[in-house]
Amino acid sequence: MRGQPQDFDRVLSSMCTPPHPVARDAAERFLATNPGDPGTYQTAADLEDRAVDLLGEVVGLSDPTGYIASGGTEANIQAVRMARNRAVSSDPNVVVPESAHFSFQKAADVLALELRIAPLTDDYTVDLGAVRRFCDDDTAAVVGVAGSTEYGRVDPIPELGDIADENDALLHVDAAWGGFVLPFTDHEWNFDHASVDTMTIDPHKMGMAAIPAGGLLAREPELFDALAVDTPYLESAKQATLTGTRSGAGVASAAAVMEECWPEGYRENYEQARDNAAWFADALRERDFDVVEPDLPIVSADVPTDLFEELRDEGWRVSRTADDEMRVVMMPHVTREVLDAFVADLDRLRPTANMNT
Ligand code: 0PR
Repeated sequence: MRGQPQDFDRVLSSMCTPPHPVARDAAERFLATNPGDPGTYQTAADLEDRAVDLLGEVVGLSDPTGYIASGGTEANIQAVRMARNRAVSSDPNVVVPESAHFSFQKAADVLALELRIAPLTDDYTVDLGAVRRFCDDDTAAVVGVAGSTEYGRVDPIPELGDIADENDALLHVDAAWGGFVLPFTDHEWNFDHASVDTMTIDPHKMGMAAIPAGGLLAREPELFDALAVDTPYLESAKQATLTGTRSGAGVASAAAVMEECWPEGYRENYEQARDNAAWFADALRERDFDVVEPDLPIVSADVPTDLFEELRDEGWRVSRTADDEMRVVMMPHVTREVLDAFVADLDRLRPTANMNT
């Protein structure tokens, strides 16, 4: 086979990062295992229990129920499916913020649900008044994002929980990316802070596990019962996951890296990312770009299209928001050295007329 994976030294837009060494090692050892068949692959299934327990610690949920999914998309689809299966309405809807990841559109499509998209306020979090107006007797779930894909913002989760409760709907929190940084902030986002029913939190993003390792957790095991189908020819009688055969590599790597890094390793990652986000936002501001003030460590700024394209031509993997800003995600591999090199290229490429530093 020819072909090498890309290096990470110019990857600024991804929510993935090189797996931690213990995650890589565990993934290799468990490549040929399938936690979807716990009767045969008992150790992989035990590691999944361990991973779910550790995820519970991260999100303030003692005695968690959940599993390691293929990613945030599957976890979000499954959470919406739980809500639909428990809804009494024949025409259920789900209320999501405009900042919700596009996986919710897939969920609505697959599950034939109406998606009601609530606008954001000026600080890029969901407008609670709109959520309240959009909810009705047919609302099966309210979704809050804790660490939005474009701006790293955190919706007011406790208030969304109250609205969901008032409407007898579930509250699902999408912390796919934010889940491994939020424990080190003052945000109220987890099962302990609010009446959260289900949560997506992905070890293969900030958790430094190998892909595929998404996470879905529920406060009540009954929510998973609503997904379970009979599996007559397997040793286990029921299966609540969306996929059948699953990656033992993802599961083992998630368990291994969380054992190694929770909480101190993740705290160090967060602190590096926070400091780098602040430094990078300042560097861009000094060069007269409009910067969206970072909350969680994602920096977006209005870098003109031609300059953006030139940076991409230099090999920088940067991406754009829906509003056309350039977006940089401060993953663990995005070190100060990487950002220094990026800013040096930015200075070399940007029109001299703009220079004021
Ligand atoms: N929820 C949130 C808040 C997300 O940001 C994402 C992915 C998902 C759910 C879906 O997760 P999976 O992709 O694991 O199914 N957000 C990134 C995005 O769409 C995904 C990504 C990751 C994109 C790495 C590029 C990349 O290199 O931007």
